[in-house]
Amino acid sequence: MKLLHTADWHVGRTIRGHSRADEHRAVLGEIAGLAAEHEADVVLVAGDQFDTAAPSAEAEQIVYSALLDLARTGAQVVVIAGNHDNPRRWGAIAPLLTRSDVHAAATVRRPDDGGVVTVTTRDGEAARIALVPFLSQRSIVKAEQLMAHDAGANTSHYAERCKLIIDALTADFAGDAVNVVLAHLTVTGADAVRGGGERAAHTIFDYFVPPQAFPSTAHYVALGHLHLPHRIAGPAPIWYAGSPLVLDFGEAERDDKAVLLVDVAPDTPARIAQLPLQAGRRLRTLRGTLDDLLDRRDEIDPEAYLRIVLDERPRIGLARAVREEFPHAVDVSIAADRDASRHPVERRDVHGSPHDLFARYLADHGGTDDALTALFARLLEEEHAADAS
Ligand SMILES: [Mn+2]
Repeated sequence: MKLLHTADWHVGRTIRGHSRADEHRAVLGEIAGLAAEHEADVVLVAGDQFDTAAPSAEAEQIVYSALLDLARTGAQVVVIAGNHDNPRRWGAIAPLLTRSDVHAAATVRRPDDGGVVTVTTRDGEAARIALVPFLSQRSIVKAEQLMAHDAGANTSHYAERCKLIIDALTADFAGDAVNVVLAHLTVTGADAVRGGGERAAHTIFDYFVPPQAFPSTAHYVALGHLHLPHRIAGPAPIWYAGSPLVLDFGEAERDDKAVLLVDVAPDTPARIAQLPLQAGRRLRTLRGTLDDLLDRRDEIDPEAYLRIVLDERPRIGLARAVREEFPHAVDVSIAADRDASRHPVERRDVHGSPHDLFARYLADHGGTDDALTALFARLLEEEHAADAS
């Protein structure tokens, strides 16, 4: 049996205000082409199909067409909600999608109530798939516990509860089928910097589960949430597929965008191949004076989105001149550390709550500021609310 694993499409994501809809159409078409070419029996889509909880009609059109195109290859398609998705919207569309061989799981359910789905392939083989859509820490760590425990205790409480859920969903994993866990969460061992891109600092504070939460009876664990394809060492083959498009400049210099093809049978361990994806623009960060960049123009991918950090004194018209020379420059700024020699940047450890880190940052840059601190707290709260919804 062949499984095709993809995740983190984030359809609707823009880059500094530029639409990426055409790139999403192209790369999702490429994935459907790979599913057809390799005759995938099951396509696993591991969450964050959408970038926001209230996607545009265009984003919905792209995602639902992509799921139908995947199903049209003859594959059974199984999809779960990620933290960026709106579970209620997935719950609403699920009955329609089921009629087209697309099985959508919006929330964690009991095994006998949709929490485990068994699909039969064209050749009559069975795949048993335990579904773990994103579980927010809010749904597990209650306000009372937040007050009573420190962050470490709450993290381990979250991990224990996730393990109990995974145990319940995988209790019937047996040798008569290919057993798969499809989940959207952070698994430790996951390299936060590799996976988190620009938002790595956020990942450090995420709740996570250890790889031991997954049973050795799983033939394959298909994960979504971190954006680069990589394996997590554990009792079973545990993989992140990564996002098909490069989403953030932080991960720009890594182009290993892929889907994973898993060849497996009930009595044969999984063999995993990474199939590279070509569609989608690259992202590049360039640094130097405008003259330096013009000298290097031939080395610069003409299709790539550029973040340009200028190492020269600000002057009127500079940003416009850069954009005229480099039409794909979506982010133009003056290097923040130009006078670094006067204010050497110290590397410090980044442990502590976001509030502590921000207070430390303010202290390093001229003292406290109550209005800024309050604004930071409010933005952080909004961000958490958005992540949780
Ligand atoms: Mn996610």
